[in-house]
This record gives sequence, structure tokens and C-alpha cells, in this order.
Amino acid sequence: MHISSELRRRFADAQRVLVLTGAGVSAESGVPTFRGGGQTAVWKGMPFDVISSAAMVERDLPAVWEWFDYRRDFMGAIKPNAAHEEIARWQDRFAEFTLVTQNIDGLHQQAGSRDVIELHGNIWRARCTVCRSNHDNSAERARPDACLECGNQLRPDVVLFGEMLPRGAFEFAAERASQCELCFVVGTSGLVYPAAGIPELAKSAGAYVVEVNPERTPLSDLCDETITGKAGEVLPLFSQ
Ligand code: BV8
Repeated sequence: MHISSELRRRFADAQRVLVLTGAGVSAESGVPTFRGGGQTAVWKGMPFDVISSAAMVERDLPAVWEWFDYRRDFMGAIKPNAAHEEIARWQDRFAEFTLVTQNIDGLHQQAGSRDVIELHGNIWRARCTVCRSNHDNSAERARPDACLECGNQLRPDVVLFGEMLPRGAFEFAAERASQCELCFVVGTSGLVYPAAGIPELAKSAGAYVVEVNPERTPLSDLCDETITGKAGEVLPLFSQ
């Protein structure tokens, strides 16, 4: 596992860099990955994209909360790993640095990353199903039973399957992807859209695209380089 001289040169010269992360960047912290949001049952016999879907919020919001509270409770004790820490260092290294994540675990922010574009929301927030006002959902404090503004039901402030991404988040990420010179794709299976479209946008705009993943993914073929390895072992090599 080594960094090519080509990539080291581009890393040294780059002004505009974008990083897209998925569950794999948090794997070494102990957050289980999803295997592409596929049909594998993850909760009470329900596949991931069923329990984490807009339809389930309509049908059985308490079941959705049970699933997210289960994840929130074990994520409470989880810490960022060397990959999160290295990426946090990059934000002050490049003239224009953009961090886009599909993760809802908040570990990038815990590692010191600022202005993280959370495409799929954040497990530490809840929002009102009517007035959309945000509420704290941290493990420490009991979540309010209802919206403190309008009294309606609260739901996890995450993007569920079949739901639009947060207003402007994808558009801003897409804009930065089309301007970057170097795009890293770290720990994602590249199966969930529109997030997986970001490296494609960067590539078509002429960026040098690098994948960091122990396995090949549907995005590997469009990458200029694929580094086969764990993010927590590969990314710190850039500071050496
Ligand atoms: C939408 C939050 C518009 C909730 C999540 C186009 C084609 C096909 C389908 C669609 C399409 N466009 C839209 C769809 C439908 C759908 C979709 O993409 N379905 C998939 C399953 C095919 N997309 C949507 O519904 C999106 N919304 O399109 O809205 C719309 C709306 C209404 C009407 C019309 C249009 C919303 C998608 C967001 C869903 N929410 N998360 C929650 O967490 O519960 S998605 C969730 O799953 C994650 O956020 C992430 O995005 C995805 C999991 O993928 P990864 O993060 O990549 O993780 P995975 O486990 O799959 O892979 C891990 C990788 O890491 C592996 O490759 C592994 O090898 C690697 N790895 C492991 N260890 C390490 C490592 N890498 C490095 N280091 C290691 N140590």
C-alpha cells in the first residue's frame, strides 16, 4: 500500500480538493457498514432501505425511532479514527477544501472538520415533521416527546430512502466537485444516489479521482487511481 509519486505531486500542488466519504471511513471506529444499502436485513428482519425509508416514517414512526435510537446509543461511545483526523488536517492545507459525507455519525466534526456537507443528515439531530425546526437528539439528554415549537411529532433529521437531500447540500457539493482538481472517494460502495454521482461529476470536469477502499466498487473504473486498503491506514500516509 503506497502513494504513487504522481499522486504525491498532485497532492502537493493541488489548490482545490474534494473528499467524499461513506460508512467505510467510520468502520475502523466500530460503526458497522451497510453493504450498499442492499437487501440484507438490518433491523427486525427489515432491509436497510425499508426501515430507513420515508414510507416507514409514514407507516410506523416509533419503529423508525427504535432503529435510530439503537444506532445512536452505540454511536455515543464511538470516537473518530486516524482517517477522520487526517481529513480534518487537510481543511487548512488547501486553498479550497470540500468535505462531503454520506455518514450521519458526526465523526468528521468530532475530529475537527468544519463545514462538513452532510448529504444524508445527522443522527444527533431530530426535526419536526411539520414545522421542520431542529431539536437536539444527543444521547445525554432525553429527546422532547414533541416539537417544542408547534407540538407536532419529531423524526430523525436524516435523509431516508425516497427523500430529497437537504436543500442546497447536493447542489453545493456538485458545484465544488465540478471545480476540484483532486477528488478522493473514501469508504463508499458508490451504490446510493445522488451521492455516488459526485465523483462522476468531478471526473467529467477533469479532476484526478482517487478511490481508497479495501475492495473495488462500481466507481473504481472511473478513478485515475484506486488505493486498496483501509482509510485509517492509507490516509495518514499523505502526511508522511
Ligand atoms: C433521492 C441515512 C430523490 C439514513 C442514507 C438512481 C439509481 C438508483 C436508485 C436511485 C437513483 N436515484 C435515487 C435512487 C433511490 C435511492 C438509492 O440510491 N437507492 C440505492 C439503494 C440503489 N436514493 C434515494 O432514495 C435518495 N433520495 O433519490 O431522492 C427523490 C426523492 C423523492 C422523489 C423523487 C426523487 C436518498 C438516499 C439517502 C438514504 N439515506 N443514510 C440512515 O443512515 O439510516 S443512505 C446510507 O446508505 C448512507 O448514508 C450511504 O449513503 C449508504 C451506504 O453506503 P456507504 O456509505 O457507501 O456504505 P456501504 O456499507 O455501502 O459501503 C462501505 C464501503 O466501505 C464498502 O465499499 C467497503 O468496502 C468500504 N470499507 C469498509 N471498511 C473500510 C472501507 N473503506 C475504507 N476503509 C475501511 N476501513
